[in-house]
Amino acid sequence: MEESINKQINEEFYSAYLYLAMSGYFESVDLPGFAHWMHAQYLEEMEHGMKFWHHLVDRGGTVKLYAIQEPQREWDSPLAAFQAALEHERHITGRIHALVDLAEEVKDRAAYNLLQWYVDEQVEEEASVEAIIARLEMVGGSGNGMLMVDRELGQRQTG
Ligand code: OFO
Repeated sequence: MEESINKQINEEFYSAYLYLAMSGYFESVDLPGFAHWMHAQYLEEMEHGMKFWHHLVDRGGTVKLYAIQEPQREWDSPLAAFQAALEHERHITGRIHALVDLAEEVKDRAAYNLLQWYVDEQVEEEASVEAIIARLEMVGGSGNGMLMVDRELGQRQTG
């Protein structure tokens, strides 16, 4: 269980890296609202990683911080970036579910309880990215539509 959580810490920090890369990409194409949204997402992923980190530390486990993979830097369009984010979140959901199965198998109730938070969080994460993809498909890249979505995403609260 400890080793699998260590691997998940790495997955969460990679998620943070990926969204920070997407935030930089959105800055480079002059979409500050999209960049702000992705920066907020980056901060959330850091929290996801730290929640597992605290869990291991609190239980006297050994934290292993593996090297974080370099994320992609550019995407073909804002829609392509969000589609990549959705694909990534689905991958993370799969990892979390596998951790739940493992916690059940080894009867690690503390890990099982902690993981329930992540199960719910993944439902939210996928839903919010799917909603943005739907909106982007609706506006179809039109200038006015993109400005509207950018304004909306810029209003995301952080913390
Ligand atoms: Fe995006 O939920 Fe963590 O990785």
